[in-house]
Amino acid sequence: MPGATPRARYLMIETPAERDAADFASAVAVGLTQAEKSLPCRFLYDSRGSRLFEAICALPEYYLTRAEHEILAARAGEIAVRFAQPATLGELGSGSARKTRLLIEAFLARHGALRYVPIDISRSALATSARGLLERYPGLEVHAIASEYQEGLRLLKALTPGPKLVAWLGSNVGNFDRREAAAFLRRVRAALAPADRVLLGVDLRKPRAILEAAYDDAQGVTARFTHNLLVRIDRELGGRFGADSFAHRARWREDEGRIEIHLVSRRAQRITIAALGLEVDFARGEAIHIEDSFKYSPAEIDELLAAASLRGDARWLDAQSRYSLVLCAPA
Ligand code: AVI
Repeated sequence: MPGATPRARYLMIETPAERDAADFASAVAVGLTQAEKSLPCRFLYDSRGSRLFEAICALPEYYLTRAEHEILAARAGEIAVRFAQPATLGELGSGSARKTRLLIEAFLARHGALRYVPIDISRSALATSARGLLERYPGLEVHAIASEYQEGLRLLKALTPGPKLVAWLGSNVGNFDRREAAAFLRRVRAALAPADRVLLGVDLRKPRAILEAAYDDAQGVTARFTHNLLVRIDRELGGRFGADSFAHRARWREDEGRIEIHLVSRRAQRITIAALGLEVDFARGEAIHIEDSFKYSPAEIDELLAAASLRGDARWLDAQSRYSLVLCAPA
């Protein structure tokens, strides 16, 4: 963290970089040698990937961020008022924390002080957002955790003696399949005391054209974001994917209620990855699965909460009913 940041108010807890590098190498080796090739979407977020994701959030087609912002702008005060004493605000997958400012301001207005514990896989996003927040809000303390969710949740519980709100925004829940989402929320639930709450942002099912445009925008930013995974393999593992060997594809699967994102081989080709001693053959049209983004109906949100032993205390929608924010309590 650069020196300008007041140290006493800032703490960064990191998982070792070596472990991250080894995780990436073994995930690529496993993912590209199985019958149906895939790469885990968590590796999309290196510093370039995080910047591209920020750009996605500002795209005209990617309505999710604006819809959530609209709801938070209307409800943050109402949420903070539910906490009688100073609380900790934890956030899973915080990214740039831009929307979270609305919550931070509401908690600061209510109690004058706040500890914010953002948890994100991207150290660079955490460091940049912490610096901005600390400069802007004198009453704020930031204990950032650079890790995957599981480990972050364990640390959040250990670091937080008092009441807390755990925010899981941006429809990040959608990047888990429905069973994993329920299992993960059960683990969040296990980290809660009775007075704690979870704030969950969930994207709703909607017509194909809107969804497919949101994940395959006219400017090609989402395509660059997905392709960045191959750029990363080339740079970090001596891969030879190059610039345009694969095409981005985003399809809405109504039956499954999810957007599926693949990179599709433009031709028959053999790609070497030097650091792994690997040569991978691709047929023309063969796809690497990169990411799913599940969408929920209101009934599916109910099922998700019930499966995680949570109850919805309050539910809000944006004006166009595209997106839902749910404040949950332990059931
Ligand atoms: C982070 N996550 C919720 C995004 C989504 O909408 O599923 C990731 C994303 N992938 C492509 N565009 C956005």
